[in-house]
Amino acid sequence: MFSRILIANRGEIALRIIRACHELGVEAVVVYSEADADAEYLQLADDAICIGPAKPTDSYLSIPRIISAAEIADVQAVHPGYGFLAENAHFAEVCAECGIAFIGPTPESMHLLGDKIAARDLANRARVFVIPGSEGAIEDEAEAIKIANKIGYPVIIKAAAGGGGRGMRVAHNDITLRGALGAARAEAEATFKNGVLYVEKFISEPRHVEVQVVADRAGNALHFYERDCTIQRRHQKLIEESPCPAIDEKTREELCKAALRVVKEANYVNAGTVEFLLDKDNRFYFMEVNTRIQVEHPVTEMVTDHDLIKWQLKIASGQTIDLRQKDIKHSGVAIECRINAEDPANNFAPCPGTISKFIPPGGMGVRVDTHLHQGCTVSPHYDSMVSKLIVHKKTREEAITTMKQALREFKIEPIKTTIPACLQILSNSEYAKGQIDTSFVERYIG
Ligand code: MV4
Repeated sequence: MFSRILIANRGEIALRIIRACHELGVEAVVVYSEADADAEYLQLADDAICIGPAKPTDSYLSIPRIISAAEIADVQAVHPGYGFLAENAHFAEVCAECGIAFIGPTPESMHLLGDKIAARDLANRARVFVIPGSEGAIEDEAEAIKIANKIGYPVIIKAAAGGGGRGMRVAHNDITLRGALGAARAEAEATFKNGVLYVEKFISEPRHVEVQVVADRAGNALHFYERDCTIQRRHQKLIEESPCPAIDEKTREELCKAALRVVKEANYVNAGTVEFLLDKDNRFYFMEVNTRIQVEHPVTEMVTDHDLIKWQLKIASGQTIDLRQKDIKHSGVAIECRINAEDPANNFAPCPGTISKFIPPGGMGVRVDTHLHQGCTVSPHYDSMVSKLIVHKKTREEAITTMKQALREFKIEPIKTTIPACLQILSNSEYAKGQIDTSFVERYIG
């Protein structure tokens, strides 16, 4: 195991990684920007290094500054967390060149899976259902129209460098397809500096289901079951749960096995997530692979009783996974609510500010992952997620009841948060029945 690592991230995930390190006897050095200089979690780290001003490009996104911090701190490895540099293959490459282990997959898999067309192709080779669509990139309008008429409208145009919903457009006929192509191309160019596009059949009212996987360098690949992340708003997840309430045991097994075939085909190492769309007939289709630990990993930790960050550290340090698939069990139901400093009554506008009152909830099966405390300041420079509230209970009904109680107990004042929005969703009868799709939040909350 490493003796000392650098955490190239901030907020709750930096704290989450510090905790995992200390449980493994690993020293954790954390970087911070001037905006985070007063953050209390810095005190829990074995060292903290200021890497620049608030602006992410000059601090948390600056490869030279992070590498310099790693050299000064004399660490053996870097954990990127999520966001920032977590899926930057170039950063992983620079780490390797500097003799620093990247706690994540190889630059090659990050590069391969970052290309959504290459990932589709890989899933195909792994005999996993992919959504019918173009073989590869679409060259021009004529080709797009030909494919759209072959697979049938509606179709969705996606960016090869995309993910997370940017550069996507839906088209219902040849005429709207022309406009959608131009708009998607421009957005993809602007966002990813890569205008390569592909086309898929549009799946209406799907659920988003993803499988947590962990693989080591010896070729062992294990899954930790699925998460349902259907409750999203404008491609931002609000509530996640495990297991997915919509699928039976047989579908679950097929889904998880499909995810493992993808992972093995990619020679993937470390923790990752294979994303699927579930259609109304409960058929699942491969979408993409996320090559990082995700925000919602705690729901998987609660139902499987495995610490995924510890697995990441063990695997990156060269250990093999001393577990068999049949020894990974899931029990009960876990739900996570993302608490963002946003005003649900004002179109979810960010609400930074200083916290005068902070009272986290508690009780059996309640977990709070946060870096917040009374007197701290939520900066306008970063993502608005300030806390994750996770409950784990025997049944989904109990989990919903406990989550509602915990949300009511949670006091974060005076800033506005997504707590009321989460309560509203959890009180909805369709949600209680598990009868939801990706348009749920827009329909019920706005
Ligand atoms: C789709 C789709 C319907 N059909 N692909 C959105 C994020 C990106 N990862 C893929 N997304 C979608 N791809 C086909 N062929 C619908 C979405 C989608 C969506 C997916 C998951 C969760 C929420 C969503 C909200 C809108 C659209």
